[in-house]
Amino acid sequence: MTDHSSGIDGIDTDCITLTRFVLEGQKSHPGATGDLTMLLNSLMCAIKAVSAAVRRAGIAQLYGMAGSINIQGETVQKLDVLANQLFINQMSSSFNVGIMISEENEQVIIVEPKKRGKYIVAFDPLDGSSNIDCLVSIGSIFGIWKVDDDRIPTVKDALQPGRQMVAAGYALYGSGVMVVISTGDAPSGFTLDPNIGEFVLTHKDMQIKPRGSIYSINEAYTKDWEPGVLKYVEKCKFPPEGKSPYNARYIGSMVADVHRTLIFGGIFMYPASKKSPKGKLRLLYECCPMAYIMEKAGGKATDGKQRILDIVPEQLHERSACFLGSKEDVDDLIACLN
Ligand code: P6P
Repeated sequence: MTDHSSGIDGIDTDCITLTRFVLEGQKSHPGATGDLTMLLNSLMCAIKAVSAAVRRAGIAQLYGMAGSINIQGETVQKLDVLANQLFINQMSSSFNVGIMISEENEQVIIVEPKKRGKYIVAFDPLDGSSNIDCLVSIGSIFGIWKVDDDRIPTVKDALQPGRQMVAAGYALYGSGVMVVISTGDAPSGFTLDPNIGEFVLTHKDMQIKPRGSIYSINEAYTKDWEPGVLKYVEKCKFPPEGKSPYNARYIGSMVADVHRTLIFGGIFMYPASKKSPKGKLRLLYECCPMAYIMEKAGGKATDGKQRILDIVPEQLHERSACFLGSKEDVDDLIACLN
């Protein structure tokens, strides 16, 4: 019987860290080499460093304009520039990544030959960073694919559909710091314990409710919505006799809106519009990782016409309409679109 007795300050003597969780998962996958475990370890290091920078932003004026000088006389990097550098450096030095796609870089980042590995990582190092100035939760989003042979990875290897991902997840920098990740099974949530500097398992095998009672969309664009979206939102607001309307919640930070949807159920929507004919959210490093998490949690994710994970990307930074969340809520929306 494992002794979980807590020592000083309630420290669990046998806590399940993210590293241990992935390692135990690796041991149960025959043929697993431990490379993904190493990659995820480096990724967690980047995320911890980003969370520290986000926490300090106000004091160190990290959220100032790039190039400004802070009180220590240092050149201030904007938080998302700093976060991007942390992700790139940590992924490169994991010796398991061949190429990276970052929201901050127009071109694919190809790792130098002596450090190159078989994985491809697409990430938004700091999504929603415009919210940092008003202390609204922001996040990092990542999706991981791989190539099975030793050839030099090319841009084409970056353009794989989301269904071929081997892992995906996000970090939420909110009242606490949490990483939600799936390596093929149901996602699990790990909360950063500042006492030990480790992500500790707090939400095992997360599943989203089949139906929620929250819809999440930026209603400022109502006049640009396609008729099916308008019809669905009206149904949320004016339900049949005897039923309650859905609650409206929209934070404007994708990680925060999607995490709330995963925890409470409901639907998150960022439709295409006249202003953004293919939607605003990016396919590879926003829509695909969130769709992967939602589907592994028993939810659904579509662009209105097909599964987001089935979309074959044609460009690194292409956008997609995004509707994801509880299966029955997404099905109701699809019925309205059709
Ligand atoms: P809008 C943040 O800028 C972001 O990329 C996502 O995190 C968020 O879901 C979306 O844009 C918000 O966009 O048009 O509603 O402000």
